[in-house]
Amino acid sequence: MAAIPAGVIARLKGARHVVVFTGAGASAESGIPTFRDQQSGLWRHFDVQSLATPEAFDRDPALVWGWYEWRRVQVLASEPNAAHHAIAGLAARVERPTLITQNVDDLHERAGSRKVLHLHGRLCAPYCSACRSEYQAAPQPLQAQAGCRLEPPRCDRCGGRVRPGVVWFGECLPSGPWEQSVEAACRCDAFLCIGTSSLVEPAAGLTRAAIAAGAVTVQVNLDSTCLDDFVTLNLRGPAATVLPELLADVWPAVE
Ligand code: BJW
Ligand code: ZN
Repeated sequence: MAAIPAGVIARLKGARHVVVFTGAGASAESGIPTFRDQQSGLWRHFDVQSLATPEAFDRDPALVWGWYEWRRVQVLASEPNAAHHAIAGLAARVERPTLITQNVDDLHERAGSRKVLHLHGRLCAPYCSACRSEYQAAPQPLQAQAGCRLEPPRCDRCGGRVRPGVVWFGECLPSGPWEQSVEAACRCDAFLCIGTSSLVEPAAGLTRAAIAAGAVTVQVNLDSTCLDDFVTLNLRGPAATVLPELLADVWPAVE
């Protein structure tokens, strides 16, 4: 990792409220594909309009449900990586940490993070598309493969179709997590933006809000993003290597 300027280290050390904001790049080294990476991104291989919109689910629920079951199976077979563990470890070392994720996996929770603000929902929390009640039934057998069609289950209460518990394009973000995230971004002293292209709104606006509020902002990414010129520091490299080093340098573990 490139040397971090002493002034940035000092500002991070002095921060009372630290926000960590993660995107697909944080889970990439756990084997979960990102969305927009040139080679392996999901949107390079699958059509977003046919899979990640409410209209797609109305048109072809079995195609959409099958695809999300395949994604859920991938997550179940994966493990948190060093970035997830380093973030979970931060909770004991900074005064007021907030963890916000765009990811629909549960790898932060499995690494030990307790309160995670999920802006784009969770694969493991399907709900009824008609009455919106949570779907409580036992998970289906793990049989999904890429491109397979699976009929979604029916709601126990109203018989409506159960849908994946994620936020599709054109849908509002869950109000509680969103409002808490805006509040945190606007009031934090330090904001770490990890493995996101920052192309999807309104989530990407959180980093801009933190910059506008005067927080020290650090971006960890393999590649350049539209925010490179605006953050305080860019750390180029894989999150599972760069983030543990950064956090250990700034907030060493207490023996
Ligand atoms: C690594 C790495 C490693 C790789 N280490 N780094 C304002 C302007 C323009 C458009 C809009 C706007 N407001 C709303 C919109 C529309 C739309 C939008 O943003 N469109 C843009 C794409 C143009 N937004 C919405 O529709 C949102 N809803 C909304 O705004 O409601 C109000 C409204 C409704 C109607 C009209 C107007 C307003 C909802 C957005 C929902 C996003 N959903 C998805 C799918 C979730 C379900 C699923 O998983 O299938 O969420 S899309 C997808 O993108 C997913 C992600 O959470 C999200 C962000 O992606 P992320 O995490 O940044 O991943 P990538 O792949 O883009 O980037 C990975 C990064 O990691 C890269 O930079 C790599 O370099 C890096 N990386 N490996 C470190 N090892
Ligand atoms: Zn229902």
